[in-house]
Amino acid sequence: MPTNVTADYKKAEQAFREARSNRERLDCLREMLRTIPKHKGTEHLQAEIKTRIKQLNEELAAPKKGGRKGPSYTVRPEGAAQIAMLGPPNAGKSSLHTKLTGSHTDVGPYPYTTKLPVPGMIPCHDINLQLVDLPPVSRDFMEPWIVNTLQPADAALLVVDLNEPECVDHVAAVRERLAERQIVLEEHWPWLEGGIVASAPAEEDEILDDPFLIRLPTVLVASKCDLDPHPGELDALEELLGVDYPAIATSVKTGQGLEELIELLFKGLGIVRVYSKIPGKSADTERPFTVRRGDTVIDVAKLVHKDIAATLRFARVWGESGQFEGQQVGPDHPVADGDIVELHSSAT
Ligand SMILES: Nc1nc2c(ncn2[C@@H]2O[C@H](COP(=O)(O)OP(=O)(O)OP(=O)(O)O)[C@@H](O)[C@H]2O)c(=O)[nH]1
Ligand SMILES: [Mg+2]
Repeated sequence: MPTNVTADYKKAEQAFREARSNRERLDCLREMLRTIPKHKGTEHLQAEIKTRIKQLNEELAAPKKGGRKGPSYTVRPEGAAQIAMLGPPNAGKSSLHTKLTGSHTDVGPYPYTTKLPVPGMIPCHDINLQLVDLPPVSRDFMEPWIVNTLQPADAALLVVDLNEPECVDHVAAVRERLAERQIVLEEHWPWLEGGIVASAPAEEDEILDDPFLIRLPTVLVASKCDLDPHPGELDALEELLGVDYPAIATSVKTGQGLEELIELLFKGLGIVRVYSKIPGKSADTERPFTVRRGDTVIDVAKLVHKDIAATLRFARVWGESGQFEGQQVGPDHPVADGDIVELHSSAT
């Protein structure tokens, strides 16, 4: 890991983590390569940055012959959060995707049906969560571009078919293949209470410096439970793997577990819906802005308009976060789910 990195490098690395598009990511990687101290200790990281630049360059390259654009391996985030589907071949990922989002992603009774990322939206209360179907991961094969695709994801579903005799090994393989590429399927969901979460690993300080490390809070989804009469098998799988994910058994045939899964994601992601209100008018109760638990009035203002955020003076809040309806609060006031917020800035 790099020690004594420069402030410029740190800045570029931070920008890379926050980048929303491949173009931005590529610019940040170039800046990281330019500013990284060039010595033995950073050789590995330099090589990794170069590989990522090459991959992104290829993806962003000019349209292929005949004017057709190459396939897109990245999905621009939309909705309140982006959730990636991971799992062994034939586990039922695409079936679940179709059921939850109404997409028509390919479903097949054979492995390796899905070849490209497929986005879709899950309606959840009055917002949407973006679900991205992905090709399978196995001991033998993982699409190399998946690492880039996962960059903007907020969480993952680890889909497993418990009817498959080798499922323990298959899930272990998914976790290992991803971990080799610095993608950690995390048991810890900061916003889930009730003892189903494990604490963050102790070695966090050592690995935090890795700009390519992606930690995805993960739900273990046991698919096709209509075929499996033994709910205890899910616990057995977790025990064998030595993991403790929030886990749900689902079936696209009976609909079991689907509502529960959506609710778990909504809670686990700490999604907070805020309804904006213009002074003197009633609140827009149709289209909430979404932030995360702990976010404040200024975070909401940034979503409304950057000029309003830049000149924000105070806000009035109605809802759980205030002590009384219409309370005047400062930009640092944390908002709560369902709040109505009236922003007052010198721009309004
Ligand atoms: N009985 C039952 N069968 C299911 C269920 N979900 C998926 N299947 C079947 O399982 C097979 C594989 O489903 P897919 O959704 O294509 O699986 P996948 O994980 O996307 O597969 P890859 O794209 O190859 O990784 C298909 O034959 C589905 O009909 C379910 O809930 N119940
Ligand atoms: Mg599929």
